[in-house]
Amino acid sequence: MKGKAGRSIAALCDVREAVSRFCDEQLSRRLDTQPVAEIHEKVAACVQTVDPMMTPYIFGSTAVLGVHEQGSDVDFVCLNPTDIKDGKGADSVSEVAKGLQSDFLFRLSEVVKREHYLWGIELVRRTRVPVLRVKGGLGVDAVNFDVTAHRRNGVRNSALLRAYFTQCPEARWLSMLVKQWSKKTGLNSSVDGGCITSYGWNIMVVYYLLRRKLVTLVPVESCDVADIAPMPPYMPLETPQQGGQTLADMLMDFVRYYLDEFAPETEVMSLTRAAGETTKEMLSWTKQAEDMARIRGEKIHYRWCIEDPYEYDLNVGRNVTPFKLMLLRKHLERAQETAFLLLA
Ligand code: UPU
Ligand code: MG
Repeated sequence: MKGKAGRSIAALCDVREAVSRFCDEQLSRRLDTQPVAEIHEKVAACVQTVDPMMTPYIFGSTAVLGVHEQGSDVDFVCLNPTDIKDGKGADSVSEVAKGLQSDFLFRLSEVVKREHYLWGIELVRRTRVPVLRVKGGLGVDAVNFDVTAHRRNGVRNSALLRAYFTQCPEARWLSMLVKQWSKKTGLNSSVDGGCITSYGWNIMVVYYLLRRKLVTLVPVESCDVADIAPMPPYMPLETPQQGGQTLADMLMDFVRYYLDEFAPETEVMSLTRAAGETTKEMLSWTKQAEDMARIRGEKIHYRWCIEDPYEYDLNVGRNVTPFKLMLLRKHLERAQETAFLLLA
């Protein structure tokens, strides 16, 4: 089959079979959040020693998907009652705020070292968000996790994505398929030379679902940390409907949308306003801004624009250079032939 630009497109029945194999394989694995609950308890005990007022919240993929994929890392943020009560408050980006976050994480690292001397720890202060990276345990049972402090945005953006993914039964599967593909192609930031984080890919998935009216807009202000549980409830995955046909169609339509319909020159993937309404011009994400803007010395690109729903003026796609954009397009074209490498 040939697509709009004469590209070969994988036969849909093959895609359905491949998609359903992917889902079966996932479903045969352990996906419950018990291992996360166990690590949460250990982290909570250390946090308690440092500051009894602080509570560790889990966010990131466990919260977004409601499942824990073995080997995937866990994200914690420690919040105090003031942070929680002001659960819709903006996170401060000042150096003073970052200093306070780093101080807490340093004290936590000392306790973790004492209590779990086999765990590997690294305190990363110089990033946009200070983070304590922990390799908890040894061998196959090791769980890697990141701890941050006093920042609500991760909890809020995870709850926002979760609120979208629970609106449509295929959404979580689509997110998992896209994530796996982005890692295999090297487009995911977790891979050397990658350019879009899993968080960014998830926003792209949701933006696509909104554009297709498969989900309805969730107001960003509706996510309030005060209403969110520190440990997100497990949401078992279900076998996709119609033997995976709907999901297979959606997967191929996702590629089509980003190759042929999304307008990267003018449009911004945004969850802040109705889908399709946000332009680069509105955000002043222009060529001129691109020439000026830097974050800690690194150039910001406005070639592939994904507006962070809670950070002010932050393009989640800022690492997509003109060259990376070309690679992204090439991989999307390849994905049409290989159904996200499921048929490769
Ligand atoms: O909010 C963001 N913005 C980003 O640019 C990247 C990540 N995130 C949140 O962290 C989002 O909720 C995502 O689901 C979650 C997990 O991302 P991950 O596994 O890359 O771990 C992050 C770690 C290393 O970048 O630092 C987070 O634990 C933490 N981090 C934040 O909490 C990083 C950036 C940030 N917030 O804005
Ligand atoms: Mg993480």
